[in-house]
Amino acid sequence: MTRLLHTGDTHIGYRQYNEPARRQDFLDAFQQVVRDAIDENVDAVVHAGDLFHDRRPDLVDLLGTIGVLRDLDAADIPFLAVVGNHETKRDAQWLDLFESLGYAERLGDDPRVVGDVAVYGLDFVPRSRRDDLEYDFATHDADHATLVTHGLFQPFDHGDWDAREVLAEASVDLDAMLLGDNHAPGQERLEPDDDGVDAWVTYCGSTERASADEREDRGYNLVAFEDSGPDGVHITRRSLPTREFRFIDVELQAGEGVERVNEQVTQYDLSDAVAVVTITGAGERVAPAQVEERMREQGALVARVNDRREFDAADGEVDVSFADPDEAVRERVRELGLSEAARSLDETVRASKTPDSRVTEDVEQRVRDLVEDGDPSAFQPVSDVSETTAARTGTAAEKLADDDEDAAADTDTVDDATGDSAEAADDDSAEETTTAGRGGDPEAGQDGGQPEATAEDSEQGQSQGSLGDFA
Ligand SMILES: [Mn+2]
Repeated sequence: MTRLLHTGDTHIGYRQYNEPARRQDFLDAFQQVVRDAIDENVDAVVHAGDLFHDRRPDLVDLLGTIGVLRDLDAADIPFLAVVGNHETKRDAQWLDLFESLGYAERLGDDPRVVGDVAVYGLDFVPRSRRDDLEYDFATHDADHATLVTHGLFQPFDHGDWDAREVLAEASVDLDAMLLGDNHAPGQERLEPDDDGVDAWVTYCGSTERASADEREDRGYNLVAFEDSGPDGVHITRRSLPTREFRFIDVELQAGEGVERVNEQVTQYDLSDAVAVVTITGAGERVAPAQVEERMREQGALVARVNDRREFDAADGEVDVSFADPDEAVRERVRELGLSEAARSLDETVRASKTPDSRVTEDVEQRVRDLVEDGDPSAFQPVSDVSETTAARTGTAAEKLADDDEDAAADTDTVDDATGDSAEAADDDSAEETTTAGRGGDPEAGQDGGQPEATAEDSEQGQSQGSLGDFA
């Protein structure tokens, strides 16, 4: 029998809620997984991608990761991994560095045989490249074969890539696909169809909550390969002790307000917890700060208030008819003669309902959409500005347009570099309120959010580089 510990979506380096303690939590979870692997004396740890939250982990994250991998290595347990969408770099990967140090092995088309199992790997593949894949795996003579890969696969929720198709096209018979990317754990047996596919597909889930939507326990899979074929594969889920998240859902009745919410909050010991209050129902408008204060009094490490109710825009609006600073800014922005693209970004950063916690993510998404659309006119400064204004600001606006046209010409590389499968699954659209200022890490969606920045590939334009100021 061969036993693999299947983990992934570790997201080391994610400073969630802009809280340093959270950053440490993600590394601690990885440490715990490795400790369990050593205690269980598994035959290998397979990692299904997103070891890092972004492609530029800090030195402290790298050192921490190497320390953990060194422990595993000392126990003589191999660490076999693929590259996820969050951490993909253009050329060499972090994983290659760990491999060169002897602490990891990067999986690929050639089998890495562990006991009775031939293990193959496929790094995250951007959508645009999937049709060209050959799935040409070198043969093996082990009892079992498994593929480790990263992406959102059907038959699981949010799947944009069919696991059955991969299994059918693969040049070797696979008994299991060990997956990463979807942070929700799951397992399914794909029964034989006329394509002959018969295999397990399973997500191990993330090891720390990369988003408040990840309410269930975090964990990993232990996969035992016994008798040959998928019937001999046994997947067991183990949970991990992680940072406590307290979800306090309050449904307000008409006439109720902040007092009712705080009364609920007071009933919880929130010591060192990430506390998330979600308000639904009717009742009065609640100022998040008033609730967050109470949450901190109860000991919360992080206090978040989501108000899922909708209020009439006119309700409570203050009409200021003179010296309105917002209007002054709006007027000045109009004078700048910014392109449609620039105004759309300005809207996201400054004016829109986008919560602070999502600004970085949304701006990145908008830039990506604009570049994908490849419509240069979106980057043209508007024509209906006065001559003087245009003359004064034309240079900056044109510069933006030029830079982004360069980026548009390079769409494929942008796709490579940022290739992200998270959009489809990013259902964390609820409005969140936080006292943290702009510049915080974006709250992650299902997949822990978008890769942090595209600015690394600096030749893609200074406009992206300057957006990094918001990151
Ligand atoms: Mn992930």
